[in-house]
Amino acid sequence: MKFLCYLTCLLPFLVSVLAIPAFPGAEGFGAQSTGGRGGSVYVVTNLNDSGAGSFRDAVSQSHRIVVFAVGGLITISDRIVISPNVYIAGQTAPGQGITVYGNGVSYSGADNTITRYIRYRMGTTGDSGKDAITIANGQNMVFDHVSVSWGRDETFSINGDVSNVTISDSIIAQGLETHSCGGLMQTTGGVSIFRTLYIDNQTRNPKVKGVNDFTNNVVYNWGGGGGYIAGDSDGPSEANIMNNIFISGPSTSQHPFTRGNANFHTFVSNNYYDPDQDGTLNGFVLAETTDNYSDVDFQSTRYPYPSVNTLLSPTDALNHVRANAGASLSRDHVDTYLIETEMMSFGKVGALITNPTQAPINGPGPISGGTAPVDTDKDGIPDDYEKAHGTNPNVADSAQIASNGYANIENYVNSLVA
Ligand SMILES: *[C@@H]1O[C@H](CO)[C@@H](O)[C@H](O)[C@H]1NC(C)=O
Ligand SMILES: *[C@@H]1O[C@H](CO)[C@@H](O)[C@H](O)[C@H]1NC(C)=O
Ligand SMILES: *[C@@H]1O[C@H](CO)[C@@H](O)[C@H](O)[C@H]1NC(C)=O
Ligand SMILES: CC(=O)N[C@H]1CO[C@H](CO)[C@@H](O)[C@@H]1O
Repeated sequence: MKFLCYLTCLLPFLVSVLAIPAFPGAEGFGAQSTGGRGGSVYVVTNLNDSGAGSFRDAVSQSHRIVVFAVGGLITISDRIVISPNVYIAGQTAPGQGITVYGNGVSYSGADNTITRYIRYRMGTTGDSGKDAITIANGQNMVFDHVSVSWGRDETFSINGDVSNVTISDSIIAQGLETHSCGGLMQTTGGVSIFRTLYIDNQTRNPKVKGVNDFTNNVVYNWGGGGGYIAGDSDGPSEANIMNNIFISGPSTSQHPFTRGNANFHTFVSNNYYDPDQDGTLNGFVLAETTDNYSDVDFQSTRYPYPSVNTLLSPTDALNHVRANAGASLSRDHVDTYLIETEMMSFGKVGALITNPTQAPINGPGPISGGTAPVDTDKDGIPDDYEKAHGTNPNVADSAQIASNGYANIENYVNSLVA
């Protein structure tokens, strides 16, 4: 009896201290991020640039799980700075979800953040010389199902003292001319990029230096600046590059891999390349030669970095990206255009843009707002879910930690996209 009690009484405690992933299924270097767990819940209730109930206000303090009772376009003037220990659960927004438009977002120092199902679209009104998403320092971050586009400098850029970051099931698109960059991924602290689409960037799709795992991604219509740029300078790199798919588009005039050197140590496997821009998927797996990968230092075994749960073939990765990448719970017209019209043209469609408010993109909106479900206690979990799952719809109990180690609200938000 006594022994039994030890087990049952200790179980909730053990579960909460044992590492649980950021969300069920989280993978890669950033998978242990805890987000806002243990903190409070903030419900975003309007689309204002600032002030009570706004997204900017929500992420201005640490230890918050941020949910949305509104959907639509949040047009920002100044950049938004994300605080540490925050879970941004964009999947809770009704309608077509949330697009943050007009400037970029800084995650520098945003340790322990989880960001899911949100669109960050910078655009020509953003600060000159800045990225759509920038991380200059910090550790433990997951970006999952994030659509990021229209950076004026880089689009999604990690450069500096940054460790343990995952970018999964995301879209990194249309870096604006004249720089037009996917982004730097430069850190020795570990970045995993899984099942993500890089599309319509002149160069840096991405540019990698340091510790990186690049698996099951799609790169479409990179430009003359290059696709995957391997190092390109001093400083050692140790990278896995596995089961990706590279499809040339109208702007592509280069091999998918360029600028490698002897410092770029890499394990490559099963990367598929379709160079002919003929409208059908009829490429081949790149042989492990410096012709194909540039002058890198090939490794015979994979670096033991945290891996994907399921390794897809390159063509399955394409199908997966088509169905899932970006803020895909309800895709906006931009992501739909990029994927269905451009990527699926297999080489025929793709373009350079300097101004995303012009055709064929025509700007970031409209984003339909939808209606949030009834939430009597305003704790972020709708009444129906609370009744079905044994929490109290009349008491704000969403921040409490449940027996599986997640906060009640995390169990709700994660169930929306299970
Ligand atoms: C949001 O912005 C609108 C329009 O400027 C304003 O009327 C409203 O008071 C703002 N809401 C809050 C909570 O500040
Ligand atoms: C990154 O994660 C690994 C594995 O969880 C851990 O050993 C390492 O200390 C982390 N690095 C930093 C800087 O947090
Ligand atoms: C790359 O690898 C393939 C074999 O998979 C080969 O046909 C091709 O000629 C290689 N070199 C270049 C420059 O494409
Ligand atoms: C959207 C955009 O700016 N795309 C750029 C990236 O790719 C092409 C290829 O060179 C560039 O010309 C585009 O400007």
